[in-house]
Amino acid sequence: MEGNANLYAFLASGFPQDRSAVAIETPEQTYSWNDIETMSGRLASLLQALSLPPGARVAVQVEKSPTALMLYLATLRAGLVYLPLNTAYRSAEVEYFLTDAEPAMVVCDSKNLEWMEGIAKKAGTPHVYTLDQDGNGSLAVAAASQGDDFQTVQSKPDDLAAILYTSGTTGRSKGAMLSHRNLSSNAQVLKTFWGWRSDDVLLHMLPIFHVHGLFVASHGALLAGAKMIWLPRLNVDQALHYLPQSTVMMGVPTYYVRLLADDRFTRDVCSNMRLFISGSAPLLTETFQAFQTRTGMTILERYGMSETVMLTSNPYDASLGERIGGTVGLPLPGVSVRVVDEQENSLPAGEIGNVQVQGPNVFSGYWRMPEKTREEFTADGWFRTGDVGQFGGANAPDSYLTIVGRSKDLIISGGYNVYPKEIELVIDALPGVDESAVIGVPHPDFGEAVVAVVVPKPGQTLDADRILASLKDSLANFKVPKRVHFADALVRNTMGKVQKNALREQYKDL
Ligand code: MLC
Ligand code: AMP
Repeated sequence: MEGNANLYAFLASGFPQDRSAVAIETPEQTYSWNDIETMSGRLASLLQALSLPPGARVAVQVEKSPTALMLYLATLRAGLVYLPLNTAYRSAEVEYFLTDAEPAMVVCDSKNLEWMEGIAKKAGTPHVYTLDQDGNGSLAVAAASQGDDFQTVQSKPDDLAAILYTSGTTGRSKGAMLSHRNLSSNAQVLKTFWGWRSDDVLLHMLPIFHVHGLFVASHGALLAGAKMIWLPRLNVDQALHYLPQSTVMMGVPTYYVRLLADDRFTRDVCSNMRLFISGSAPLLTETFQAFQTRTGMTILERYGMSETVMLTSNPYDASLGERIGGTVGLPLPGVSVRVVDEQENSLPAGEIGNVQVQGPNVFSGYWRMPEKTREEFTADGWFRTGDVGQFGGANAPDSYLTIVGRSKDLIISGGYNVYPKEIELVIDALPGVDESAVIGVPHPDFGEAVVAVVVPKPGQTLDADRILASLKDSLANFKVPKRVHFADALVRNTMGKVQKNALREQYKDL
């Protein structure tokens, strides 16, 4: 019989022989490897008992908890497709995802059950369960009567494992379809490239509804058979408490900015650490250098996306080179990266162009968007990342990639992506608004902050606080502008396009 390409089976091949060892530690409790198998087994039995069709989506919007991770693993084990949703999404946003993905099952926090049930009904989703941060809810009740000895289903490499929604330039989110092969191949490559060891201890503080926390961090520890210290979110006090017992930490740049802002974060606190990894947004060279000065350690910056998982990484193994601040390092083994001009001719090192990628990690396309999928791939199969870069920038060797900007109109705030169009559409629909432009401006904590420039209709006076209050009702909090400014008109170029560069320049100090 052919081997099983199921991602869970692959991850479990790295679990330690001693299944009684601690796999997950939270401030309240520990979970063994055996617990991972039985808890995910019980939930997988429940999913199987529901007789969901192959390829059915399981949409999950819950707070981070060990049980939430088990639900992810159970979905893989049952051969279904995991669809995580940011807990910050409001009902209007969730409605779009459920209507588009038509999941067979939704799991939500019990405080959201009422509106979630209404949306699920509209989307034709038959099963709605609750899972609270403490592990309680109707999911636990339903799973309690199930057996915990579950035979992980056979999956083929190209079977879908997960759909991750990423916002789009048009304001409409797209579901990136990731297969078991995409995720397993990337986990395998990172295991070697970052030197994962079974005696590692990962300090896991990232959310688990995105690539960074769910795949890069969790898969790394699971496949290595390494323990995770599992915290619900970034909390500097808790980080300072747990770092002395940890060996690996991953974070978006804001995590490093916040650690450095605390004088208690010292070389001593890091003495057990072997690796700090940053990604999801550009790490400022100042942060990279301040970290080196404070701790004597060098952050490893890597680059990836929802559609591709990880693409490039600064070296861990010093024989491959140094970690160079301002660069995102070398293409990972098996990943091809090229920088091209507008005609899609490859550019030599030193020249800036569009970054395109290929590899077993690259997704197969956007959920039910064949047109959009075709647009994002070249005829010869390269994925257009929308990032602008060069090989050999920042005084690095020619083999290192540097990201210098984005061709997509994207703001990354604290590691979360915000597409201006989505916010502009909501602002433009408010009474008294003629038009608006949303831009990202430098922010010391979030890297970039969302700012809106709003043009009132002639004769109308608008109130910034009221605009913000309306936006908070329909948009996740990280998308809500930190400031609203009013203008009489938006500066346009000869093509009639709003000149966002001019606006960014005008409002950069705010
Ligand atoms: C929270 N807020 C944010 C925000 N996060 N605003 C802008 N940007 C963000 N990222 C809001 C809060 O709701 C609150 O608003 C106010 O800002 C202050 O909140 P806070 O208490 O300071 O925020 P906190 O809860 O501490 O969260 C900040 C954070 C978090 C940086 C810890 O955003 C975070 O964990 N980010 C990680 C994102 C991530 O995992 N990205 C990976 C994507 S994968 P109010 O109005 O309530 O006061 C990917 C691919 C790859 O990109 O390469 O990895
Ligand atoms: P997402 O769609 O949330 O997966 O975000 C992916 C985007 O984050 C990429 O296309 C990049 O623009 C950005 N990104 C991720 N890692 C880095 C990094 N190390 N440096 C700069 N940008 C990054």
